[in-house]
Amino acid sequence: MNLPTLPLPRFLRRAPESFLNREQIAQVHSGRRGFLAGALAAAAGGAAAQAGPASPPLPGDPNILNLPDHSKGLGQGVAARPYGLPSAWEKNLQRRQSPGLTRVTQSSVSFAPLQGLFGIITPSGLHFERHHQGWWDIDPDKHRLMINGSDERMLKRPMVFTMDELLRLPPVSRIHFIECGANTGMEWGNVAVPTVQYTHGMISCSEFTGVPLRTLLEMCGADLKRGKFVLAEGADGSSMTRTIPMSAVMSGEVLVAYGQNGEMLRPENGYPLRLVAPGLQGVSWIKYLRRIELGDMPYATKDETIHYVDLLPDGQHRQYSSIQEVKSVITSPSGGQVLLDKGFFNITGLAWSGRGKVRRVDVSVDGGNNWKPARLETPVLSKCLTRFNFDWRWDGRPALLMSRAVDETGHIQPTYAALRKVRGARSIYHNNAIQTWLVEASGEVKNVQIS
Ligand SMILES: Nc1nc2c(c(=O)[nH]1)N[C@H]1C(S)=C(S)[C@@H](COP(=O)(O)O)O[C@H]1N2
Ligand SMILES: [Mo]
Repeated sequence: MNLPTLPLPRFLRRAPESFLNREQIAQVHSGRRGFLAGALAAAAGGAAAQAGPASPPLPGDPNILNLPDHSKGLGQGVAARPYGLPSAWEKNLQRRQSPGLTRVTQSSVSFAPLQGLFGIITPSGLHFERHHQGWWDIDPDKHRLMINGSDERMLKRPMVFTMDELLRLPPVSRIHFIECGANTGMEWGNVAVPTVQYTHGMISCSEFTGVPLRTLLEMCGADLKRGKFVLAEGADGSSMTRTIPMSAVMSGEVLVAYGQNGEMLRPENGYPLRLVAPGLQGVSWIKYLRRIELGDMPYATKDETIHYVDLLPDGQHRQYSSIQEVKSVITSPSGGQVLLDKGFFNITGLAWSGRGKVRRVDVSVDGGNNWKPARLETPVLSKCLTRFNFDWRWDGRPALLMSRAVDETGHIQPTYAALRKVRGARSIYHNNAIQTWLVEASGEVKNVQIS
């Protein structure tokens, strides 16, 4: 490993809500003190800066060491906040919506702030949101899950489960990513948005806890040979319904889940019950799950004929392309961040594949002419985010940063040119192309497409 020589270069890591303007960048570079402090204080919601003593302290004065208040007084007591919250200094780290993307917030999306996250787990409060008809906080005592078959031979004993009944069954917990099929969708034609939060923020990763759907089907006397597909249906106003192939269910991976990162699901993510369908696009992960039906053919519901179909160059739509293919992105440095000095930087990012484990991630700092393998952080799990790191010494000249993932099945993340050759440029969904960030000589990082 290529260890940095201290001191480390300055780096404006906190990607602002929108781009810094030219004047702000100039201020950063002229090293005008106070800009960073000002920016950080603003990010912390204007938390007051600590003021030093007005006149120099005299010997014997208890203020001689100029200790901050937190080193002299009593802090706050336990359980001042029965449910903990992030530091007030971290207020800039938020999920954000893209203004103007949708007409109403109930049928919209908020993006996870990937530029500010570490490791692979998305804190539940920052998990991206995608609702078709708004979110609800449903009373778990009233919620029910019905399991039935398309006919009696398909499933002998249709059952209705309460939450208590589901919680009595032996659970499994597994860490998986969920990515909306529309993630990076705005980038098909051209560069559309400034930061990684908006290009790739419709992905999150959690430990989910629940009961394998296969177990529940077996309890109901399902014919697991004749059953080829299940229909999963949500209890919100959109009655979101999606067809899931039984091959995914039979592997035991598909869960009827109530837990997320050690506690019950958050309402925005489907409380009290959601389907967890590892590797499949987000829309298959039905929230507020109220019904599962076992059948022998795809259901072709409104949600799978209009949405999440891929418009191909010849004008036809491809349906049921639900596996999230191998993909990666550098999350830092990324669009909207500013490198304030030359020197060592840790390039870091996330890689994932809906087909299994990530085998390798290569990084290029020269627009794809040369590639070197990144270090994968453990754990590397199947259908889960994998964190990668890469040592880089910035020489102050413009650079083009890219990452390219390969999964255990040998699938390689394509360039935009390769992807568009097959898929055209008018699609919305399933864009897994290689992302490029341009580092300008000024240190500003921008979203670009070079191929
Ligand atoms: N019932 C219901 N389930 C749903 C949706 C919805 O609107 N209603 N949205 C789907 C879509 S398109 C996605 S990408 C994921 C988003 O899950 P999240 O909001 O927990 O991130 O939920 C899916 N499940
Ligand atoms: Mo989605």
